[in-house]
Amino acid sequence: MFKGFSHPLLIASATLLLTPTTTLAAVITFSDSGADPASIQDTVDAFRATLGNLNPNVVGSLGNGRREINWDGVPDALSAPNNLPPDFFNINSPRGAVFSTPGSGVQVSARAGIAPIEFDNINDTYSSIFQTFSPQRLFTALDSNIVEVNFFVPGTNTPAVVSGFGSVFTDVDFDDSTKIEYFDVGNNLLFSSFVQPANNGLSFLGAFFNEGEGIAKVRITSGNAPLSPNNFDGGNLDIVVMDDFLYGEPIEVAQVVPEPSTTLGLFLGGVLCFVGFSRKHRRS
Ligand SMILES: [Ca+2]
Ligand SMILES: [Ca+2]
Ligand SMILES: [Ca+2]
Repeated sequence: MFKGFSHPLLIASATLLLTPTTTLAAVITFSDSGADPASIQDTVDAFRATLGNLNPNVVGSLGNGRREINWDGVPDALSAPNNLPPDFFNINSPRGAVFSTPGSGVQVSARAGIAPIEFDNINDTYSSIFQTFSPQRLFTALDSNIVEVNFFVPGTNTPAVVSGFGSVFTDVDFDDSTKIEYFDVGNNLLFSSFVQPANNGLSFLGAFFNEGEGIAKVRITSGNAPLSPNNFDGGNLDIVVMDDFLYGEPIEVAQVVPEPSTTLGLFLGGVLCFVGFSRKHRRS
């Protein structure tokens, strides 16, 4: 079902965001949840089509299209019960995504027959509440429910921005436990949205910006408590982990929008604001 997808023009009109700098972004959100992969597949595919074609895992920016991480090809030695190097998806497999967390690290779940699946290595009830969108691996922060993703030109230390980012989640129980926050290069919050719940199911949230300087970082809050031998899903506790990440091709910051002076910024902000509302009027 396409129930979670909002019409682009409605969202673009409703969520024009003006920050104190020059950023004016129209954001298109893609949100869905359901009992199984099929129930969110259409919304994930609509987000993919908006980002563009899937690029190979190569060094350098290809300028457009998208990258994806489904975790499933991570080597067993770098999966549970072992931690994932936070720069694995910029160094080992160059896709321009580097992770950080206030917790103790990040981990990708194990394959069946190698080690306990779906983070049963941490708490053996977890495989009964989680499922995969792409089998078999899932992703989590450790000792925290927060993970941040910073974007780089793939395979380099050059900071980059992306046009959109989305993630699949499993076992979101509350409508205010799980969210994605989007930040620009100045670390200003561009947009934030909660993820739709689906007990024991799958959820998807993606946001695409069709104007503005791009997303330099996302902060993902998964549930309201970290994975732990003592944290059982239920009651007031919502344990949530992630599956597929999908995002626009990382593009070097300097090549997107040159940093304007404050005066020029204010001027451009006014012009962009006028353009935005003119378009809105023409559409109505
Ligand atoms: Ca997966
Ligand atoms: Ca649950
Ligand atoms: Ca949960």
